[in-house]
Amino acid sequence: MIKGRNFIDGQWREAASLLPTINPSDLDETVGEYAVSSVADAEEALAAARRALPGWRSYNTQARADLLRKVGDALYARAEEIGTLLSREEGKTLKEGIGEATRAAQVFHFYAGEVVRHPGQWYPSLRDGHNVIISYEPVGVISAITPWNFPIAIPAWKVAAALAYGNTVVLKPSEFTPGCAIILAEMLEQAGLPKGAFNLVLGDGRALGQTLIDGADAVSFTGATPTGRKILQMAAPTMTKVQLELGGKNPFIVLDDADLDVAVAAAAQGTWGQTGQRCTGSERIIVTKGIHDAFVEKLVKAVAGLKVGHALDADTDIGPVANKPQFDKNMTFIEKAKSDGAELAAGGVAVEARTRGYFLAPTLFLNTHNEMALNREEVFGPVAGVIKVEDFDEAIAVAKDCELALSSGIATTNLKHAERYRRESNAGLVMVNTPTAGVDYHVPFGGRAPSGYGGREQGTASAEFFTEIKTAYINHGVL
Ligand code: TXE
Repeated sequence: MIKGRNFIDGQWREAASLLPTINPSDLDETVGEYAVSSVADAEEALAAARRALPGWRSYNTQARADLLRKVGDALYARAEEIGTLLSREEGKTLKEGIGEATRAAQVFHFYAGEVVRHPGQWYPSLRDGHNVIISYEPVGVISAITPWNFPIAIPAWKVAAALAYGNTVVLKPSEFTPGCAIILAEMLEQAGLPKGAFNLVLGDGRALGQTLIDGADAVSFTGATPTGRKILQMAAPTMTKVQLELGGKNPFIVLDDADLDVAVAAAAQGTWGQTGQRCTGSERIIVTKGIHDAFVEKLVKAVAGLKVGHALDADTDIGPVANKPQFDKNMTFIEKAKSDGAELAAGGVAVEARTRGYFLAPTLFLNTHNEMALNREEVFGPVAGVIKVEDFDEAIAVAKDCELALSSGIATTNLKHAERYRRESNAGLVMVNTPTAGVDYHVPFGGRAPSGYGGREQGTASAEFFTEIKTAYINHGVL
């Protein structure tokens, strides 16, 4: 069992109390016991990050790149171990867990390169004898607050980017899945990061939120949309810079001219992959009437073939729901959809497995419409509704009739339709003939408000949030 301590100012520290995590595939197994941090712990971590800032921002560039690369190497080397821990603590399948750990390794390698690749700019000035130099400086101390659904990838893409651009960090991972963050802290320590440049505080964000905002220069948060709104409000008095990656209610459109197999595979992966617990997962499947019946018949067959079970079993396609609050939330949406008149075509019930866990059959509703709660609020589970529409115009209108705008997808073989959708979609991500979830590490990731706020993550786009621009004039005419 993991004993989770805080990592503050280069030291592992006990906290006054501990909180256990339970394996969602096996409720009889405690995975770890983790520090519940106090406000004083968070303040110490922020103070350590502040002290470490001058040293880290002027740290030798090659040494900083080497350090991040070493962490990436360690993540690759331990991907199976981390993937297994992920499966035990979060409930994703072992394949998904190893995939996520590998992604974290790739992210560190990318940002190792970014340390030396990130450019500034030079402009000729309109003033004789002057140059203008634009440089991108670290913002300062970053609080990174992360959710339970990607316990290693999301901390990796916030921490690696923050450190690469010369910031110091306090990471507060989800209280449901902190195990991987501890491994990440160990790796940063072993790679030789100067003390205080990275700090880990565990526990419930509700108790630490205001401290983590007030004591930092910037807060990068991924989680629920209402929490994001709260953080934005809490940051207003200090004007702490805020980046929010929030929920999605992502539409996947299937047009009459779609390749049926491609459409079904993309819809199934986007909807039920990783137990539907991806902010980019498909939750509304919008299908034009000509292909509707054939598509639905195939999709129902596809979902029937998915095996729900213990995350570590080799034949499991879909692991359990990650925790009890999320399981209960899914069931509430299912009951509401039924009472709203949606037709249950698959799932909708808890599933028995060889162990006691939060197993939910992948669920599909038919004959839904966009006004139902099922189609308006983020479920964040293996649950989706099909909405039948007349034509492409109506499909676009329905897709956009939603407050959230993170990802969106379309299945079509018509280039004109694909291009029109790419242009007209209001989402931050548009996926054509491929699932709504799943973006490479080197390209911008995120949505428009209220799905996202304050600059994109990943790739070179993350520099927008993790750096501050300085415009400098140099009068060399005096020389
Ligand atoms: O999120 P929270 P939860 C959505 C999804 C899910 C719901 C709840 O719909 O059902 O959120 O999940 C910390 N100040 N997503 O409860 O509460 C908290 O400790 C500062 C979407 O996990 O937002 C954790 O570290 N921090 C999503 C983190 O915020 C606070 C991913 C996320 O917790 C805080 C996960 C506060 N006041 C869930 N309150 C996505 N967009 O990918 C909580 N936290």
